[in-house]
Amino acid sequence: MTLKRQPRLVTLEGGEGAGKSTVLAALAEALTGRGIEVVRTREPGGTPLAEQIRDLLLDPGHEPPSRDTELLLMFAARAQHVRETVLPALQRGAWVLSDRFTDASYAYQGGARGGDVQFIAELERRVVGIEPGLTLLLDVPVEIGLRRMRGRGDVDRIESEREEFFERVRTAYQGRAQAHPDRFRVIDASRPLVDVTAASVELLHAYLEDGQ
Ligand code: Z5A
Repeated sequence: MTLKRQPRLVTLEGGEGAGKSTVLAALAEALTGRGIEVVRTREPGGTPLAEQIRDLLLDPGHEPPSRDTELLLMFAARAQHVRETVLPALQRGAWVLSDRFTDASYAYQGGARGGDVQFIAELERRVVGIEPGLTLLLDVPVEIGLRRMRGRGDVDRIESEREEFFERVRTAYQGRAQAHPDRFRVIDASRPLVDVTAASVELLHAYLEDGQ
Protein backbone atom coordinates (compact mmCIF):
# COMPACT_ATOMS: atom_id res chain seq x y z
CA MET A 1 0.00 0.00 0.00
CA THR A 2 1.50 3.33 -1.04
CA LEU A 3 0.87 6.69 0.59
CA LYS A 4 -1.72 8.90 -1.06
CA ARG A 5 -0.27 12.33 -1.71
CA GLN A 6 -2.58 15.16 -0.61
CA PRO A 7 -1.76 18.35 -2.53
CA ARG A 8 -3.78 20.54 -0.14
CA LEU A 9 -1.99 19.23 2.94
CA VAL A 10 0.98 21.46 3.79
CA THR A 11 3.21 20.64 6.74
CA LEU A 12 5.82 22.57 8.65
CA GLU A 13 8.76 20.80 10.21
CA GLY A 14 11.92 21.77 12.02
CA GLY A 15 13.81 21.59 15.28
CA GLU A 16 13.23 23.74 18.33
CA GLY A 17 12.87 27.50 17.98
CA ALA A 18 12.70 27.36 14.19
CA GLY A 19 9.77 29.80 14.01
CA LYS A 20 7.05 27.35 12.91
CA SER A 21 4.27 29.06 14.86
CA THR A 22 4.86 32.43 13.22
CA VAL A 23 5.34 30.95 9.75
CA LEU A 24 2.18 28.86 10.05
CA ALA A 25 0.13 31.98 10.82
CA ALA A 26 1.62 33.78 7.79
CA LEU A 27 0.89 30.82 5.49
CA ALA A 28 -2.70 30.70 6.73
CA GLU A 29 -3.08 34.40 6.02
CA ALA A 30 -1.62 33.97 2.52
CA LEU A 31 -4.20 31.28 1.73
CA THR A 32 -7.20 33.03 3.25
CA GLY A 33 -6.13 36.15 1.32
CA ARG A 34 -6.81 34.12 -1.82
CA GLY A 35 -10.26 33.14 -0.54
CA ILE A 36 -9.15 29.61 0.37
CA GLU A 37 -10.58 27.86 3.44
CA VAL A 38 -7.74 26.85 5.77
CA VAL A 39 -7.65 24.49 8.74
CA ARG A 40 -4.69 25.12 11.05
CA THR A 41 -3.67 22.19 13.16
CA ARG A 42 -0.73 20.57 14.91
CA GLU A 43 0.83 17.30 15.97
CA PRO A 44 0.75 15.69 18.33
CA GLY A 45 -2.78 16.99 18.72
CA GLY A 46 -5.41 18.47 16.46
CA THR A 47 -8.49 16.76 18.00
CA PRO A 48 -9.65 16.67 21.65
CA LEU A 49 -8.46 13.07 22.10
CA ALA A 50 -5.17 13.68 20.29
CA GLU A 51 -4.59 16.76 22.46
CA GLN A 52 -5.00 14.54 25.54
CA ILE A 53 -2.40 12.17 24.10
CA ARG A 54 -0.18 15.22 23.52
CA ASP A 55 -0.44 16.06 27.19
CA LEU A 56 0.54 12.50 28.12
CA LEU A 57 3.53 12.72 25.78
CA LEU A 58 4.87 16.16 26.63
CA ASP A 59 3.94 16.94 30.23
CA PRO A 60 7.11 16.28 32.27
CA GLY A 61 4.83 15.49 35.23
CA HIS A 62 3.85 12.10 33.76
CA GLU A 63 5.80 8.85 33.92
CA PRO A 64 8.36 9.00 31.07
CA PRO A 65 7.17 6.76 28.20
CA SER A 66 9.46 4.07 26.84
CA ARG A 67 10.74 4.53 23.28
CA ASP A 68 8.06 2.26 21.81
CA THR A 69 5.34 3.83 23.94
CA GLU A 70 6.34 7.28 22.73
CA LEU A 71 6.31 6.13 19.10
CA LEU A 72 2.94 4.37 19.38
CA LEU A 73 1.32 7.28 21.22
CA MET A 74 2.54 9.65 18.48
CA PHE A 75 0.89 7.41 15.89
CA ALA A 76 -2.25 6.94 18.01
CA ALA A 77 -2.63 10.73 18.13
CA ARG A 78 -1.89 10.96 14.39
CA ALA A 79 -4.45 8.27 13.49
CA GLN A 80 -7.14 10.24 15.30
CA HIS A 81 -5.94 13.53 13.81
CA VAL A 82 -5.95 12.22 10.25
CA ARG A 83 -9.41 10.66 10.51
CA GLU A 84 -11.18 13.36 12.51
CA THR A 85 -9.53 16.57 11.32
CA VAL A 86 -7.28 16.25 8.28
CA LEU A 87 -9.29 14.01 5.95
CA PRO A 88 -12.68 15.67 6.60
CA ALA A 89 -11.15 19.08 5.87
CA LEU A 90 -9.46 17.88 2.67
CA GLN A 91 -12.63 16.14 1.55
CA ARG A 92 -14.64 19.34 1.77
CA GLY A 93 -12.00 21.19 -0.28
CA ALA A 94 -10.18 23.06 2.50
CA TRP A 95 -6.42 23.31 2.81
CA VAL A 96 -4.78 21.91 5.92
CA LEU A 97 -1.70 23.51 7.47
CA SER A 98 -0.16 21.25 10.08
CA ASP A 99 2.58 22.19 12.52
CA ARG A 100 4.45 18.87 12.25
CA PHE A 101 3.24 15.56 10.76
CA THR A 102 4.70 12.10 10.14
CA ASP A 103 8.17 13.40 9.20
CA ALA A 104 8.52 14.41 12.87
CA SER A 105 8.27 10.77 13.92
CA TYR A 106 11.07 9.87 11.50
CA ALA A 107 13.17 12.71 12.93
CA TYR A 108 12.46 12.33 16.68
CA GLN A 109 11.46 8.70 17.27
CA GLY A 110 13.59 7.39 14.38
CA GLY A 111 16.66 9.61 14.03
CA ALA A 112 17.00 10.96 17.56
CA ARG A 113 15.73 8.01 19.64
CA GLY A 114 17.11 5.34 17.31
CA GLY A 115 13.72 3.72 16.65
CA ASP A 116 13.25 1.23 13.81
CA VAL A 117 12.62 3.27 10.67
CA GLN A 118 11.04 0.31 8.84
CA PHE A 119 8.51 0.00 11.65
CA ILE A 120 7.77 3.75 11.42
CA ALA A 121 7.26 3.38 7.66
CA GLU A 122 4.91 0.45 8.29
CA LEU A 123 2.90 2.49 10.79
CA GLU A 124 2.80 5.36 8.32
CA ARG A 125 1.39 3.09 5.60
CA ARG A 126 -1.14 1.32 7.81
CA VAL A 127 -2.25 4.08 10.17
CA VAL A 128 -1.75 7.33 8.25
CA GLY A 129 -1.99 6.39 4.57
CA ILE A 130 -1.43 9.94 3.31
CA GLU A 131 1.48 12.32 2.87
CA PRO A 132 1.65 16.10 2.39
CA GLY A 133 1.92 17.77 -1.00
CA LEU A 134 4.34 20.32 0.41
CA THR A 135 6.59 20.19 3.46
CA LEU A 136 8.53 23.26 4.54
CA LEU A 137 11.53 22.35 6.66
CA LEU A 138 12.70 25.30 8.76
CA ASP A 139 16.30 24.36 9.28
CA VAL A 140 18.24 26.07 12.05
CA PRO A 141 21.52 25.19 13.78
CA VAL A 142 20.70 23.51 17.09
CA GLU A 143 22.57 26.02 19.21
CA ILE A 144 20.55 28.93 17.81
CA GLY A 145 17.22 27.11 18.05
CA LEU A 146 17.79 26.04 21.65
CA ARG A 147 18.81 29.55 22.65
CA ARG A 148 15.55 30.87 21.22
CA MET A 149 13.48 28.13 22.82
CA ARG A 150 15.04 28.49 26.26
CA GLY A 151 14.64 32.27 26.05
CA ARG A 152 10.91 31.62 25.76
CA GLY A 153 10.61 30.00 29.22
CA ASP A 154 8.81 26.70 29.94
CA VAL A 155 10.24 23.58 28.31
CA ASP A 156 8.31 20.32 27.88
CA ARG A 157 9.62 16.76 28.36
CA ILE A 158 11.10 16.38 24.87
CA GLU A 159 12.43 19.94 24.79
CA SER A 160 14.52 19.21 27.89
CA GLU A 161 16.61 16.61 25.98
CA ARG A 162 20.36 17.22 25.52
CA GLU A 163 21.90 19.06 22.58
CA GLU A 164 23.09 15.81 20.86
CA PHE A 165 19.49 14.67 20.68
CA PHE A 166 18.53 17.77 18.70
CA GLU A 167 21.58 17.36 16.44
CA ARG A 168 20.23 13.92 15.54
CA VAL A 169 16.77 15.42 14.96
CA ARG A 170 18.27 17.97 12.57
CA THR A 171 20.32 15.38 10.69
CA ALA A 172 17.27 13.12 10.32
CA TYR A 173 15.15 15.97 8.99
CA GLN A 174 17.86 16.89 6.47
CA GLY A 175 17.93 13.24 5.39
CA ARG A 176 14.15 13.22 4.91
CA ALA A 177 14.40 16.35 2.78
CA GLN A 178 17.11 14.79 0.62
CA ALA A 179 15.13 11.59 0.22
CA HIS A 180 11.91 13.44 -0.77
CA PRO A 181 12.97 16.47 -2.82
CA ASP A 182 9.64 16.48 -4.65
CA ARG A 183 7.69 17.62 -1.60
CA PHE A 184 10.32 19.15 0.74
CA ARG A 185 11.55 22.72 0.58
CA VAL A 186 14.32 23.66 3.02
CA ILE A 187 14.40 27.16 4.46
CA ASP A 188 17.35 28.67 6.29
CA ALA A 189 15.69 29.55 9.59
CA SER A 190 18.79 31.06 11.20
CA ARG A 191 17.84 34.37 9.55
CA PRO A 192 15.57 37.00 11.13
CA LEU A 193 12.02 35.71 11.53
CA VAL A 194 10.65 38.22 9.04
CA ASP A 195 12.92 36.78 6.32
CA VAL A 196 12.09 33.19 7.23
CA THR A 197 8.40 34.02 7.02
CA ALA A 198 8.74 35.85 3.70
CA ALA A 199 10.71 32.96 2.17
CA SER A 200 8.09 30.46 3.35
CA VAL A 201 5.17 32.47 1.97
CA GLU A 202 7.02 32.84 -1.34
CA LEU A 203 7.46 29.07 -1.58
CA LEU A 204 3.77 28.56 -0.88
CA HIS A 205 2.84 31.04 -3.62
CA ALA A 206 5.17 29.24 -6.05
CA TYR A 207 3.53 25.94 -5.11
CA LEU A 208 0.09 27.42 -5.78
CA GLU A 209 1.22 28.90 -9.10
CA ASP A 210 2.56 25.48 -10.13
CA GLY A 211 -1.00 24.18 -9.69
CA GLN A 212 0.35 22.03 -6.79
N1 Z5A B 1 7.19 15.26 18.30
C1 Z5A B 1 7.76 14.01 18.18
O1 Z5A B 1 8.68 13.67 18.91
N2 Z5A B 1 7.27 13.17 17.23
C2 Z5A B 1 6.24 13.47 16.43
O2 Z5A B 1 5.83 12.66 15.59
C3 Z5A B 1 5.67 14.77 16.58
C4 Z5A B 1 6.17 15.63 17.52
C5 Z5A B 1 4.53 15.18 15.70
C6 Z5A B 1 5.87 19.00 19.98
O3 Z5A B 1 5.91 20.07 20.83
C7 Z5A B 1 6.98 18.07 20.41
O4 Z5A B 1 6.64 16.76 20.00
C8 Z5A B 1 8.24 18.45 19.71
C9 Z5A B 1 8.49 17.32 18.74
C10 Z5A B 1 7.73 16.18 19.31
N3 Z5A B 1 9.26 18.42 20.66
N4 Z5A B 1 10.18 18.97 20.95
N5 Z5A B 1 11.09 19.28 21.46
P1 Z5A B 1 5.74 21.56 20.34
O5 Z5A B 1 4.85 21.57 19.16
O6 Z5A B 1 5.36 22.37 21.50
O7 Z5A B 1 7.25 21.87 20.05
P2 Z5A B 1 7.86 22.58 18.85
O8 Z5A B 1 7.14 22.20 17.61
O9 Z5A B 1 9.30 22.27 18.88
O10 Z5A B 1 7.54 24.12 19.19
P3 Z5A B 1 8.49 25.34 19.29
O11 Z5A B 1 9.76 25.16 19.99
O12 Z5A B 1 7.59 26.36 19.83
O13 Z5A B 1 8.91 25.56 17.80
P4 Z5A B 1 8.51 26.69 16.81
O14 Z5A B 1 7.00 26.75 16.69
O15 Z5A B 1 9.26 26.40 15.58
O16 Z5A B 1 9.05 27.97 17.43
P5 Z5A B 1 8.30 29.34 17.70
O17 Z5A B 1 7.32 29.25 18.83
O18 Z5A B 1 7.81 29.92 16.45
O19 Z5A B 1 9.55 30.15 18.17
C11 Z5A B 1 10.18 29.84 19.38
C12 Z5A B 1 10.84 31.12 19.93
O20 Z5A B 1 11.91 31.46 19.06
C13 Z5A B 1 9.89 32.31 19.96
O21 Z5A B 1 10.21 33.09 21.07
C14 Z5A B 1 10.24 33.03 18.66
O22 Z5A B 1 9.97 34.39 18.72
C15 Z5A B 1 11.72 32.75 18.53
N6 Z5A B 1 12.15 32.72 17.11
C16 Z5A B 1 11.70 31.87 16.17
N7 Z5A B 1 12.31 32.12 14.99
C17 Z5A B 1 13.14 33.15 15.21
C18 Z5A B 1 14.03 33.87 14.36
N8 Z5A B 1 14.19 33.56 13.07
N9 Z5A B 1 14.75 34.86 14.91
C19 Z5A B 1 14.61 35.17 16.22
N10 Z5A B 1 13.78 34.54 17.08
C20 Z5A B 1 13.04 33.54 16.57
